[in-house]
Amino acid sequence: MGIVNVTPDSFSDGGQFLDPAAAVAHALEEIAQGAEIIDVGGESTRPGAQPVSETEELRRVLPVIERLAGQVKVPISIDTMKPGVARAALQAGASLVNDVAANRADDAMWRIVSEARAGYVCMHMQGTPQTMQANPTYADVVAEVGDFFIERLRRLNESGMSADQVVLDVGIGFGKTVEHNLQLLDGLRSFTRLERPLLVGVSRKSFIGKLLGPDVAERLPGALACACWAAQVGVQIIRTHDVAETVQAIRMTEAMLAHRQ
Ligand code: 9MG
Repeated sequence: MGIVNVTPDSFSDGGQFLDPAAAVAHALEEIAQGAEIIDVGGESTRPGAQPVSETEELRRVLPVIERLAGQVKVPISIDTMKPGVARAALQAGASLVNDVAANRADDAMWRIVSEARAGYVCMHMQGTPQTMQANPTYADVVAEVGDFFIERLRRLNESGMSADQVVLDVGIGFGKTVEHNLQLLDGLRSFTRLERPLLVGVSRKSFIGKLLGPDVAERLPGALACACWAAQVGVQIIRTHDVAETVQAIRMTEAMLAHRQ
């Protein structure tokens, strides 16, 4: 899954793809490099990011989705927390909703996705992007995220969504300390028991910097190590800014797995 952030303030590429033509060109480049899904977002979810209005988010993402939908075959994902943005994006040609706020109280988002028969990324986050890194607390992060998935799968089903529309994501960095992220990466295989595709996003994230020291532009090796680890334990989708490098690393991992005696 290649990332296209149509935002002025995303943590590693903010402002680069605000112009729809630049965003579309970037998506086409990612597809040429092997991306099999394009994730278009118009609101930053980095820790402490300020929310944007629905009008502004739509102004950023719709021209990009409309242009892409007319010319690419890969699924287009809309990265949004807002039901209204999801609905408009699905009408414009997106077929997947990447919802980092799946711990929501009401089911408006789920009914929209369900009615559109679209895909849905159900991501775990403790808190909101504004509060999530203040003091993340868990007794057992792997068990609690697992319980969250089971409870969400039940509620999604009650909202009319079938299990085969759902992708699960542990939400690395969303209300988690470095230790929580490492425990979740260690526990990834346990979530395969839920029999849904798993997605992991580690690209350029701060826990790599906190653990090993590199600045945001220098975190690709750490992210590739996590991506290969995730692929080896059964994760199907890696969300990344660095498509060519990630595709090569994953293909190499798959080749080695295929030759395992
Ligand atoms: C939008 N976004 C930023 N990081 C992400 C992650 O790890 N997973 C998903 N699904 N979306 C993310």
